[in-house]
Amino acid sequence: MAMGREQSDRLFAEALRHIPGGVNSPVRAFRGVGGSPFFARRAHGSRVEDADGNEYIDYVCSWGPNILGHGAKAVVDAVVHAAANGLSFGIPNPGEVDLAAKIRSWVPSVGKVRACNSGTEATMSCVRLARGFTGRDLIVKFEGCYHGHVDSLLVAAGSGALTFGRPDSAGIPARLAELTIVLPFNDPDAVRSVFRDRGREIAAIILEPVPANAGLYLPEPGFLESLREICTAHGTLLIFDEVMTGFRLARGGAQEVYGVTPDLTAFGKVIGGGLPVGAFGGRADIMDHLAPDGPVYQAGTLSGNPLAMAAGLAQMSELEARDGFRALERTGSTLESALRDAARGFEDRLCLKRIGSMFCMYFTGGPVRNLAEAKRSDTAAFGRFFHAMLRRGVYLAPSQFEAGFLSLAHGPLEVEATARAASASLREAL
Ligand code: HOZ
Repeated sequence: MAMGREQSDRLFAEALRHIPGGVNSPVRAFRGVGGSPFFARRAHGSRVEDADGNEYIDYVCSWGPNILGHGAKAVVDAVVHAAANGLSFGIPNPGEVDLAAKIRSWVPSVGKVRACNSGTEATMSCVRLARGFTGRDLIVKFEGCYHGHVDSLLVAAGSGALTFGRPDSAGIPARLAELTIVLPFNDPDAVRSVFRDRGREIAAIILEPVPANAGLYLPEPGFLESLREICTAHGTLLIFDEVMTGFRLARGGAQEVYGVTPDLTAFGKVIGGGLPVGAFGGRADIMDHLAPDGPVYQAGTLSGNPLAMAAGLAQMSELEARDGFRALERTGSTLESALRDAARGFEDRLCLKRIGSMFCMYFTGGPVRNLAEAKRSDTAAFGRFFHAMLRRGVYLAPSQFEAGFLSLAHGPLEVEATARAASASLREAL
């Protein structure tokens, strides 16, 4: 890369004076890979350009939302059109109805759905609703699953919490954390055993059906089905956090791919087309426990914001019109083969995982089926690889414990350039 980093470095030095850690979300700070972050000044399609004019093929895609690529015309046009009519009303608007109807038509488990402003709000609301509906306090979550920075769920969490080695955040009362039971992913016996003792006290099991905040690993055959069975047998709600997988793996998300129906689902990212949005939905009899119909309170000044609704609707319609999920699977599978070729000779030190348009290259020989196995990764080698890729114009998530994302703007050109960069970077890193 010809150009320097002066502007980004200057901005970061300035940011450090005003913003904790210089960033508004910890994992952006590059602490998982060393060095300091670049600042983005614009992005288009598969590329992001930094403040110094360097361009990168972007596999972060705003951590998932930009599934059409950056600045997709349909989304930008929809936002501009909506903005011309007003930025926020705090009054019901037609876009809310359209987006809710669209979500229901894509995800059969959703009888009713409510919009909020982030994935964190969505999972937090699911947990409160599950507790209010069942009248129980305990929650089961899985090691390495990250559900945003919700107090009850920031226990043994993934993403930045894992990257920085603090999976249990300070500031969460021990008495609250005690209400969260943490179990290893892909271990149905551990779940059965807990339910044998305390099943009647457990309001919900919450999980990312495809955990993508400790890198990326997949549910073993039968695991999700066993959770469904256990929940049904004990009157416990099954909550899928599909903030990452929703509207990315398939129209109906991971629940469609794996054929397992949750009671509640949390959404975010893709649903907002790049604007701050979340949503949660599920069985109508449960959702009707929300205020104003029911006793569980949940609200938001900007919830259902007309710009966000317009962006989400435009993105979902465009995905459908372009047969997006099939196209993403094609690109994902090409990228996977190209990366496997690039990694030839290092198979015993790498474990590549992919599903649809999400992927992760672990720096461990594998297998990786849970957090303990993900943590065997050589994070120092990943850091070297990350920087070697960045120098070659490819931007991966700045942590071993995050997933990569493809968009419809990524094609053969990007795949080829990425594989070339990976081949050289692996030789430098390992
Ligand atoms: N939810 C993202 C990680 N999986 C983090 C987003 C951010 O830090 O910007």
